[in-house]
Amino acid sequence: MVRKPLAVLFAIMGAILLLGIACGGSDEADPNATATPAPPNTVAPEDRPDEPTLAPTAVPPTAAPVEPGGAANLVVDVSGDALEFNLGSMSAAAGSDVSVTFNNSSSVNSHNWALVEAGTKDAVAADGTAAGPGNHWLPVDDSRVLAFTTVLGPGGSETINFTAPGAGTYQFVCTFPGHNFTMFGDFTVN
Ligand SMILES: [Cu+2]
Repeated sequence: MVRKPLAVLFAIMGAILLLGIACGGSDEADPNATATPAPPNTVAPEDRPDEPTLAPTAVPPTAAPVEPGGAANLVVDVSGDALEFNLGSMSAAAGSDVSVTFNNSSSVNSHNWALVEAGTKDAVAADGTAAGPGNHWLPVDDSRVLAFTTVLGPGGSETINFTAPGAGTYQFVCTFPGHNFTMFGDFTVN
């Protein structure tokens, strides 16, 4: 009686073989085993380059608008009753028609405004003191002085006009005795 055990053995082997084929097939057919391709052209937000967060800022107008080859209308005042101009620098284009309006808003002090060659403000003021109040505290017919207002009492105002000199840095100063040490600034000609 040998056939029956063999038949059983074959049956078992066949079952194992079928099971193996079935398992192998199931691996290939499993939909969960297939990787889902990423949608094309999709970039995660964190991978995007930083976008500019600052809005374009408007360029503030300069305190002293200069029209190239044209005219510059400049206004300068004092800082209250302090011995200071309210501007530390002024500018104009070379050869342009410059208008300077000096408003002396001080309630107690008299001042003038003079445009002088670079580095000469103190020497010009010293000579101006010698020239006296009748000459607006300025030396007369002095080549270092390029333009000037008269001495203005408190609340006074004066507008002067002149042609801007050649490009370079000049000084503006009040030559009232003693004021030149704190009342001055750079006048730049472009
Ligand atoms: Cu002054």
